[in-house]
Amino acid sequence: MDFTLTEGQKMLQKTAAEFAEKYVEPRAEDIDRTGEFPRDIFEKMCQVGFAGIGTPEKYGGSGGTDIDKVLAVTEIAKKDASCAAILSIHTIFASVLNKFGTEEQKQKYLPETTNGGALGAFALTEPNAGSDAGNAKTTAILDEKTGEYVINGTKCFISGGSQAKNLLIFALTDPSRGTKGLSCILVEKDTPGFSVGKIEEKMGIHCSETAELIFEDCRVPKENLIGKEGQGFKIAMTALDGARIGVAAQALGIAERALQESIKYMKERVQFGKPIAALQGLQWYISDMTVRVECARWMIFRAAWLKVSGQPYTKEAAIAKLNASETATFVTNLALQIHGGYGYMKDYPLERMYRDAKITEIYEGTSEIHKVVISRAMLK
Ligand code: COS
Repeated sequence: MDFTLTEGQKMLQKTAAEFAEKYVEPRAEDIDRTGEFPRDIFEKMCQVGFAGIGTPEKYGGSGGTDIDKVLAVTEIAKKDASCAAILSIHTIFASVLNKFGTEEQKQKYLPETTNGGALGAFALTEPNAGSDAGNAKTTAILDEKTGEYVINGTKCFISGGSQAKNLLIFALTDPSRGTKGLSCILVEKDTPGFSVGKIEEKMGIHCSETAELIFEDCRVPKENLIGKEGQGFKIAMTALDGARIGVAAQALGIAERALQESIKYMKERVQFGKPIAALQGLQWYISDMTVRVECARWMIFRAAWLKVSGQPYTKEAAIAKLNASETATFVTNLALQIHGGYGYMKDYPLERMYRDAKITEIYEGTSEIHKVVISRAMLK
């Protein structure tokens, strides 16, 4: 097995790193403080082609694979995890359309999604359907007379909910069939009957907005059905498998940066007459952090490679996400400890990274859900 990056992948990694340094880092502190959605950065990510990674060029995408997506998301997460989250979550929208959309749907929605600055959202979670995603109660009942789905219900914790132009909604087209009656429907933001409710205040990833979505007799044409009726749960699970690699990449970026910051600080910070890098207790922290980061990196590449090569990867994506997210909290915690009082202050990026890391253990499936997925695969 050879996981050496190709010249093209190295180039993309370098481009993403330069992009993050030029456009993301200077804004990171500010957008964390204000919680403002960084539309300028998102639009630039569309312009340079990051939002189109994984989408064929004929639909306005940049081509490329999930390995490329991992590289871009990781580099951006090094400078700001929220911006990486925005990119990673946005690409789920395109990946669902690429895989399950009709030719007409792809032609209509993919170009604006990949290079036109139209943010996409993925709305699965409901107040009583979080980890138990199959318990969704939002309905989308077909009105045979008008040929429209009438959507009623509430979604919560939806990333980019009020900023998105197009949203993928998971709703019951046949409530009597439970999970097997769940379907995926595309809703455009200006559709009457759709409104945005509460915008959440969060511990971290402040500029990646988290919104409640309300549907009250919201009518969308039946042509907006993605895939088939009743296929929604499988579409959601398939999308989440890919999305989990994206969150893992985000966690890796946070962890790598925290490690780099710690090494730099330990060489500069002098206590007891010498740099604290000379203290063996702290040296061992660096070893522990390095081992975790390297394990996270290779597990992510393995999951992405399996996906790209068309092999099953559900378990490996769960392993990669579980491990990388726990790595991000472990590494940022030690990094903050190494920085001492300075790490706790907002003058350094570590307290933001520490807050941002935690969500990677929660969204796109909690660590506990990944243990369910992994153990089921091992015990079947
Ligand atoms: N890919 C494709 N299909 C899948 C799948 C996957 N990764 N996982 C499950 N399915 C299919 C199953 O094969 C099954 O199909 P059949 O009924 O035809 O056999 C169906 O979906 C139901 O699967 P299962 O019985 O395993 O569903 P559960 O209700 O037990 O849920 C978990 C499984 C817990 C894994 C799922 O609900 C889950 O991932 N929850 C977390 C949700 C989440 O991550 N939310 C984050 C927010 S979304 S942004």
